[in-house]
Amino acid sequence: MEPWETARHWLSAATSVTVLTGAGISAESGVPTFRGPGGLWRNQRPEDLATPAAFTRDPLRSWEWYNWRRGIIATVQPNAGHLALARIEERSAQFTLVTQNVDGLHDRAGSRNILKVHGDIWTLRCTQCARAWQDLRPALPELPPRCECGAVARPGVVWFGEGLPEDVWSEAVLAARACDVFLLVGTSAVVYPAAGLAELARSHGAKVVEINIEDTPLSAHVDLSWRARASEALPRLVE
Ligand code: BJW
Ligand code: ZN
Repeated sequence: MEPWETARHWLSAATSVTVLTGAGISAESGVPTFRGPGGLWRNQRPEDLATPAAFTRDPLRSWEWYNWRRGIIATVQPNAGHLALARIEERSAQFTLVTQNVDGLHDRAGSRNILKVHGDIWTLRCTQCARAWQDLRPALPELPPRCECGAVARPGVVWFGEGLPEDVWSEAVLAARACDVFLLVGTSAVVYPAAGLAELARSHGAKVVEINIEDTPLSAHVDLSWRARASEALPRLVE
């Protein structure tokens, strides 16, 4: 059987579907991935940008990076992969989309039950008080942005060494445990705890299907590792 036949067969028999997406699903919309050729971090170490310490050391530099990314994301569109996931959700009795992406493209594609485990680039949070708010302007005019209370604001994303939002993460764990099929799409599967959801799902009996253009550390530990672009593979599941 071809990979899409196998995956379709499992999906058609599933009551509960959980998906974990990473930067690879947005790559074809024109959003740079983190790792690999053309990746955001090709010339920089992740620890230099995506940590609380980096932000504290130089909030302006950190914000320039996020502002640049907001500008890119604002001009791109969801692709056929994002749209196919919204279609799979419509057809599934239970469906949870866990995303590591902060770009908001799943929302724009019409997905409903989305768990953003690494936060959202369009949310700002105060570094001093408890305020958090949305700011959808593609690029912020003044950097670093400030809260009403006067303190510097930070992006509402999760950096290395920070815990994931607890309620969101608990729901993701439940969805991984409960599903019959788990799709692992466009993620290098090196960042934990998110990558661990695939192993959790499998240990609870789900069929795990990986869709990626390259091998990952999890490729050898899934039921089906499908070498394909997300924008081509996912639409085949709803044809
Ligand atoms: C395509 C495609 C196409 C391309 N179609 N595919 C040692 C062991 C285990 C864990 C740890 C450890 N030491 C530390 C940790 C924990 C740490 C971690 O995982 N580190 C490892 C890297 C070593 N994790 C954390 O710190 C997390 N928190 C935590 O654990 O809390 C508890 C704790 C508390 C206190 C101390 C320690 C722990 C938090 C992780 C936060 C991650 N944040 C980032 C930045 C978000 C903000 C921002 O956007 O700037 O999240 S890092 C970055 O990586 C981002 C992503 O969501 C995440 C995952 O990346 P992703 O999405 O997989 O992208 P890529 O670029 O890596 O891969 C793209 C893939 O797509 C590739 O495979 C391509 O082949 C593929 N692709 N085109 C299909 N068209
Ligand atoms: Zn404040």
